[in-house]
Amino acid sequence: MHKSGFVNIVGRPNVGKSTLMNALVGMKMSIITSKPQTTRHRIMGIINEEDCQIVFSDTPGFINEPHYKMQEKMNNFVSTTFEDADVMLFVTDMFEKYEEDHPVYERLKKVEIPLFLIVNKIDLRPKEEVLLVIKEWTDQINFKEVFPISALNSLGTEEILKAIKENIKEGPAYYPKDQLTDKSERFFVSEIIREKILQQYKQEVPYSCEVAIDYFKESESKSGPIIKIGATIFASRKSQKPILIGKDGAAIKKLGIEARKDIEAFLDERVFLDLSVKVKDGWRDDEQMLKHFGYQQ
Ligand SMILES: Nc1nc2c(ncn2[C@@H]2O[C@H](COP(=O)(O)OP(=O)(O)OP(=O)(O)O)[C@@H](O)[C@H]2O)c(=O)[nH]1
Ligand SMILES: [Mg+2]
Repeated sequence: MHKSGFVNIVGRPNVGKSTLMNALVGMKMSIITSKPQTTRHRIMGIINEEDCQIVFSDTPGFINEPHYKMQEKMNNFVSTTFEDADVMLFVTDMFEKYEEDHPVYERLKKVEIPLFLIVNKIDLRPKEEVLLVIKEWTDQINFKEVFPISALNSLGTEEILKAIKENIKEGPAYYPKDQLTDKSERFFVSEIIREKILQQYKQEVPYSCEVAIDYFKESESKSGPIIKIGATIFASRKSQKPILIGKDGAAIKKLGIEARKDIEAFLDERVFLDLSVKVKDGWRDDEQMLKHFGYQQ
C-alpha cells in the first residue's frame, strides 16, 4: 500500500515553523532567522519513501493586522494551507500568548482533518511549564495529537513523523519521487540572500527588501566550472540604499561573501555572485511588483 498526504505547518511568526519543516525533511529548505516574518511564501518540502510521500508546506507566520499588501499576500498563503491539508501542524512555542478572543481559536476549532499541537522550544523552559502550556491549549481545542518538541535539536520530530504516517491515507505520489520541493534553485538562492540581509541589517531595512535573481549561468573559469549569479536587492525607500551598500561598499561586500558561501554549499558548485541595489518606492503595496516577486496564488 502507498500512502500520501499534504501536511501543512501553520502558526505565528518566529515560533519555529521553518526550523521544524527543515528538521522533518532533513534538509535546509526554508531560511531561518531570529527575526519574525522571515518566511514570506508557501514552501514545500517533500519526503519520499518507497511506500509513502509526505508533502510538507512551510508557511509565513500569520499576521493579525497586515500593514502592507505583501503581508496580505503572506496571509493568503496561510489561508490556502487551511484548505488543502490532510494533516495540520499548529505550531506554538513556550513564550507566545494569544488573547482569549484571538481568531486563531475559531479557526482551529473549524479544522476537520487531524490537527496536531506542536509546542516548540521546550529546551528553553522547565518541564512543568511545558505541561501548563499544553493544558492551556488542549482545554480550548480538540487536537488529535500533542507534541512537545525542540525543533532546533530535532527532539520529538521522529514521533511527529510516525503520527503523520498513521494519519495520512492511501494514495498516489503527487510529485515525482525524486522531487524535494516545488521551488526552483533560483528561488532558494534569492532566499539565501534574503536570510543574510535579515541577519546583517537592523530594524526596518531587512523587511523593506526583496531579492530578484537577474541571471543564473553555468560558466567556465580558469580554475574550472563556476555558476555566475546576478541578483538585485530592491529596497522600498531611497534612504535605505546607502545603508545596504555601507561605507565604501563594505556592507554589501560582507553580505555578498556570506551569501555566496551558503549558495555554494547549497548548489555544491563554485559561485560568482554579483549583487546590486535598486530602489522601488513602496514595492510592498505595488501589485505589479508583488506579482513579479512571486506573491500570487
Ligand atoms: N531554543 C530554540 N530555538 C528555536 C527552536 N526552534 C526554532 N528556534 C529559533 O527560533 C527562531 C525562529 O525560527 P524560525 O524557524 O525561523 O521560525 P518561523 O516560525 O519559521 O518564523 P517566520 O518564518 O518568521 O514565521 C530562530 O532563531 C530559531 O533558531 C527550538 O526548538 N529551540
Ligand atoms: Mg519561517
